[in-house]
Amino acid sequence: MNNLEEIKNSSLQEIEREVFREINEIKDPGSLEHLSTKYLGRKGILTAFLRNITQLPVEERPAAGKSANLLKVKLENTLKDLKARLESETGENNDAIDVTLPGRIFPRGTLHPITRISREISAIFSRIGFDIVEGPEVETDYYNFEALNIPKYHPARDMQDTFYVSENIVLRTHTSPTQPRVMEKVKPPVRIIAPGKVYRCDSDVTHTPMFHQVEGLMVDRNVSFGDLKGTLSTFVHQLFDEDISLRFRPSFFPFTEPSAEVDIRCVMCRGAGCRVCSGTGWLEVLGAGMVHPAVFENVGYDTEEYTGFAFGMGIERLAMLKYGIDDLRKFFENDMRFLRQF
Ligand code: 2U9
Repeated sequence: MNNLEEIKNSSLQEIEREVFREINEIKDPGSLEHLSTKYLGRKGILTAFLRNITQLPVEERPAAGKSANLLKVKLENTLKDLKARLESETGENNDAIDVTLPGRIFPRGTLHPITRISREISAIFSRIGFDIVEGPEVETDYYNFEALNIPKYHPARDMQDTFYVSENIVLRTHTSPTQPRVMEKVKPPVRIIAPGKVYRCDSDVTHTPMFHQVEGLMVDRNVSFGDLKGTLSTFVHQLFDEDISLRFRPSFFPFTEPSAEVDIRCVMCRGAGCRVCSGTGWLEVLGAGMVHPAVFENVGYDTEEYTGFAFGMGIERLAMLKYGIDDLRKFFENDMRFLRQF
């Protein structure tokens, strides 16, 4: 009775008798699976019988079809019950979830320390009302220099510092050109920071040709140097620590007047003097000042009505101080042992 050709030709009663005889001999889920395929699979005996009904005389087809389908349902139900019984007896259950198995651990990436601190800096300024804006890295000479009161022949334009793409196109040397672009479009009040990549033709142990900056700008009526001090204090206290003091020293930038360099108390030694602060107890971390009237004139802001402050900082330097990284080159090597720590 195992020959398929014979079975095809045999009657439904014979198939039924044979299948239930075989079922009685089944003792494990594996042979049950085998029997199920033998009778109900795509090339199974009962499947073939059902397909062959079209070969019968027309008047016999309805009765044969009905009986065959009844047998199919009966067989399916019997096999289902038997499967459940065998699985509970043998403790085998291929479909069940073993909730005691340990979960699969998916490898998790980490943020690059520059990304991480950039997001934190943006979050701090967002909370005090600044918008985050981004500008192009390939910039015109006008926005990178001219609009910011850096005239032709100014030392900052030196070929050694600036990557020139063509006579009037440069890789931006700072993120400040984003700000006159914004001021040309919107009227005060303006409160923005511009984070991003900047490029300078400079490469040694403490300089990389690409690094990151955040520069900020606030313009409104009655904006004072006091507002600048308050804003930068809030920022430093939130990024580092509530009790870090700040020190403003007079300086010069073409785009601000007056200008200042801003030091913070050394976050490593708290002022006692260490290798990081070269024994001074202070770290220079920011440049800042009141926006030069010439910059306002370039964007059409009324210098009688509005004043503003601006500031800038190098992100790598802040990240080194915050995370205790002692070598600038670590940011650019992409060594997984270093990056995994963030
Ligand atoms: C406008 C007007 C003025 C942005 C400023 C600095 C001072 C500054 C440096 C700090 C370290 C960049 O990474 S660094 O080398 N930046 O000292 N930046 S004031 O002044 C602006 C910006 C936009 C319209």
